[in-house]
Order: sequence, then structure tokens, then C-alpha cells
Amino acid sequence: MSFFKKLKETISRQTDAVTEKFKSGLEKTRNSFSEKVNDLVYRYRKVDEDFFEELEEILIGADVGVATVMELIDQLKEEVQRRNIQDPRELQAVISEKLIGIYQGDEDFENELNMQDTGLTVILFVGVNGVGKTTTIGKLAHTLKSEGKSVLMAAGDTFRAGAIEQLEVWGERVGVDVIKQASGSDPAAVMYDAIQAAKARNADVLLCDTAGRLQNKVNLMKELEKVKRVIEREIPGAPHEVLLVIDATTGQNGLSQAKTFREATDVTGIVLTKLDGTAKGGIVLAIRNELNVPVKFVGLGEKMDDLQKFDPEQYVYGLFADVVEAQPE
Ligand SMILES: Nc1nc2c(ncn2[C@@H]2O[C@H](COP(=O)(O)OP(=O)(O)OP(=O)(O)O)[C@@H](O)[C@H]2O)c(=O)[nH]1
Ligand SMILES: [Mg+2]
Repeated sequence: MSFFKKLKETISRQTDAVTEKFKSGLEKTRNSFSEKVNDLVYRYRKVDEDFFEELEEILIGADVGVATVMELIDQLKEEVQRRNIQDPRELQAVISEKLIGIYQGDEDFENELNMQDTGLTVILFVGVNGVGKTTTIGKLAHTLKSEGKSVLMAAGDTFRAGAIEQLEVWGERVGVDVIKQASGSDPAAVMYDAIQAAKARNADVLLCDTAGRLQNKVNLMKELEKVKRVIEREIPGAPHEVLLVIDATTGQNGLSQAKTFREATDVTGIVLTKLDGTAKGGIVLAIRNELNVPVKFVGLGEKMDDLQKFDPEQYVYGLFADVVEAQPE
């Protein structure tokens, strides 16, 4: 069976709503990146050096990242030789397969949250200003609540004016309580309070907001470490996840932010927001390949159900939906 047919089958095992989210969220990237690939494979008569050079440019233009692109191109060249592929059009499926391969190739890719079977699961959100931490917490609270879990949110951003209120608005919208203190108070004290409240109420999950930070390593370390220390002290083994939120529209800059954060704290997963707002959705692949931290969620819009578990197959389908759907039955 052809790769695209297999992909179509895999996708059809999930609900259409999920497929639709990925498809509409990736529209900009599809219209730019996939159109270019499509144009390329129809323009060339044979697969040669010039073909690969153009492909390389397209991939780099989609923010796949230079190192990742080089690896991909090598893999593609190998595959072309091995299968003796002459017709560029055959490469469209091979390219898609290799893109998925970046995620599937390694067995420890894990998009599930590390949820505790019993007791409280604490999830800490970190990242620079404006990337979508607070919004992501609101969306995730909604998702977890609809799965039947009892959720609390901690207003750990005591720094930015309006930050606490913003979380409270989300709390009202999704029906989840927010534990807070006055603006300007110590974030670590808020976390302490929130953990006591979560314990007292037997909550399943505590989602902890933090202030957007500059990429200043020393301050970053100090603040985050203090918050983490309090959480660790109150609940051994917590925080169970430290999710670094990255804005996809910042491209390679987001990748460098991620590297700084990874050095400063144990990041267990990435939330890549605003994928819907960029034509350069290839950044998902660069993150996996160059950071070795899994993308656990992607933000595909601003509404409460626009946060989706990252799924490499849905992602690639979203990129090439037009081509996949045009495949004969
Ligand atoms: N289109 C789109 N917008 C998003 C997404 N996620 C967040 N946003 C928007 O990004 C903006 C910033 O989001 P916040 O959640 O306030 O970001 P933050 O990281 O908490 O920012 P600070 O608290 O200032 O550090 C808001 O306008 C959100 O609606 C997404 O997946 N798609
Ligand atoms: Mg915020």
C-alpha cells in the first residue's frame, strides 16, 4: 500500500474533529510549504542535484532548521538511490514519510502527559513573554476537566499587571478555580498556597502559571529554581512536568529560547503555540531534532479547544492534506 494511503487510514482512526483542527491550524504552512513542494516535483523531470538544492531551500524557508534539513536531504538521497526513483513526483510521499520519521524514528517520543495514577499531578509552565503560557493553561484546564479530572490553576505570574485577572477569566470560562495572592507577592508563596489547596480539595491536577521571563540565565535560574523547590518540597517527585511554551511564529529564535531554558531547568516537554499563525510550521521538526525534547501539545488557535496533543501523523497529514486526499482509492 502506498504511504499516503496508509497515512489516510491511520488518520481515519481518530475523530474528524482532531483532523480538522490540524488541517485548519496548518493551513498557512500548507499553502506555502506544500505548494512549493508540489510545484517542485511537477516542474522537474528528474531527481538531480538542482532538485535537491531547491528542496533544501524550501525546507529551510519553512523553518525546519539547517541541521535537520541536511539530515533529511541525506536520507532522501539515500532513498532515491536505494529505490532507484527517477520521477520527482514519487518523492512527495517519501518526503512526507521522512518528516514523520523524525518523530517516529525514536521510540521515546512521548506526547502523553506524565499523570500520576493517584494523588496530585503538578504541571509547571515556563517561557518568555507573550508566548501563550496563560492561554495554554486555560485550554489544558478545559481539556483535562472534560476528561473528568478535577483541576486547579495557580496564578504564579504576580509580576505582570493583569496577569492574575487573565487567568481568572480563563477560570470562569472553563469552570476551574484559580488560587491567587495579591499582585506583586512571591510566586513561590502562591505555589505553596496552591499546593495546600489542591491537597485539601483532593484535586487531580494543578496547573501553575509563571511570569514571562527574559532570556537572562541567572535570573531565570533563581526564580524558577525557587518555585520548583517549593513544589518539590511539598510533593516529592513534583513538578511532574515542566512544559516550555514556545511561540511558533518566532521561528529559529524560539529554538534558541528553548536551548536557554533547557540549560536552566529540566524541561520535560514543549508546547508549541500559534502554529495557526505561521507559514513556517516546519519548526516542529527542528525542535524535535535539535532539542531532543518532545513537542507534547500544539496551539492551533485561540479558542479553548484549539490545544491539541501533538501527533506527527496528523501534522504531516495537515501539511499535505490536498495531495493525500487527491490519491485514488
Ligand atoms: N492564534 C493563536 N494565538 C494564541 C495561541 N496561544 C496563545 N495565543 C495568543 O497569544 C497571546 C499571548 O498569550 P498569553 O497566554 O497571554 O501569553 P503568556 O505567555 O502568558 O504571556 P505573559 O504572561 O505576558 O508572559 C494571546 O493573545 C493569546 O490569545 C495559539 O495557539 N494560536
Ligand atoms: Mg501569562
